[in-house]
Amino acid sequence: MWDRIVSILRKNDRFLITSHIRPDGDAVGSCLALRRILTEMGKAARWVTHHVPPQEFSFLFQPGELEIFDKFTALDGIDCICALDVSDWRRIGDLAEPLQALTADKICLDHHPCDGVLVEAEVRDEQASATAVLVYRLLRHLDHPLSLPVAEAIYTGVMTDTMSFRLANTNAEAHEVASACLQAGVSAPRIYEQIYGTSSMARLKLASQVLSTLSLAADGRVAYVYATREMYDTAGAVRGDDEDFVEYPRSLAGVEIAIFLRETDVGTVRVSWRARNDMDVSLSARHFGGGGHVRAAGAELNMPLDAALKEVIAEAVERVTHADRSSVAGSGTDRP
Ligand SMILES: [Mn+2]
Repeated sequence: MWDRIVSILRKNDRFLITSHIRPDGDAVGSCLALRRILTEMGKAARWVTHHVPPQEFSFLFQPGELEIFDKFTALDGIDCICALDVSDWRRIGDLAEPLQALTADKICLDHHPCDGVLVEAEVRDEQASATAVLVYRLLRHLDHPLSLPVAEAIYTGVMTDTMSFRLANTNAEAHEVASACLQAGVSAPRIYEQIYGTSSMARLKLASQVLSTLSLAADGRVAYVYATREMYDTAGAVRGDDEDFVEYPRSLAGVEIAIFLRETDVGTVRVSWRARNDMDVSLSARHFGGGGHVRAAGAELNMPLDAALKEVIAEAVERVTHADRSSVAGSGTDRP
């Protein structure tokens, strides 16, 4: 498959690179890295997304490197579409439909579980810590040198998807790729400081309110926190200020499923799940119409916050309780 992807990249000249809605560090890092690689190869490459990336990633790129999709975005003349870090066309947002309609080559690099295939030429590897790792593999297959601007983007993707090399998806390859990036000149403390080392007052004020909602279920095996619209308003916080708040309940000893629910709008709730031990929260997320990884997943629910709390917690309690029964039956492997 790599040979096929390499030949598609070599033969085409005008690329459009995109990723999932609400781009995270891996979406930003892998798209930016691929855009820079293709540009270095003398190709015309555009990086187009549905949403503006969170502020903490803006140090990574020049404004001209990114286009935010709207009805004026011209998509003619594109001969290859690269979808990165997405397992489902719907996750691309408003861009999905016009892109699917284009007669262009389509490639995909991703590390999420997916039913079937997104496009014909795709590398989907759930063992990869980040899509940025797959972009690094692609660079090797292209026999292209690793420049500092590409390395900074790749390092950001790997660092954020492993939460600074501490989540269960951190493997030897993640460190190898990081090592190659450092050899290319990346400053690990600088990237860390830009992304994690700076908290706004609004974020900390929001955190103090969200932490006061910390609750347990299923004898402490499920822990959750939530944020109401009012909390954001009181704290002066915006979307993105709540990044990784799910780590608060997850850090509690004995917790197997941690959940963070936030009211993004009246009647809309975004849910993040994190899992420990043999829990698979991608199943929970899919149950509610979302998706993700075994240990980290998300979904958006169209219902009031109190109803979402009830349903999501009930599902989690059922899941940890059900796992009890299956471990008695002898299963219970710790999936990477
Ligand atoms: Mn990712």
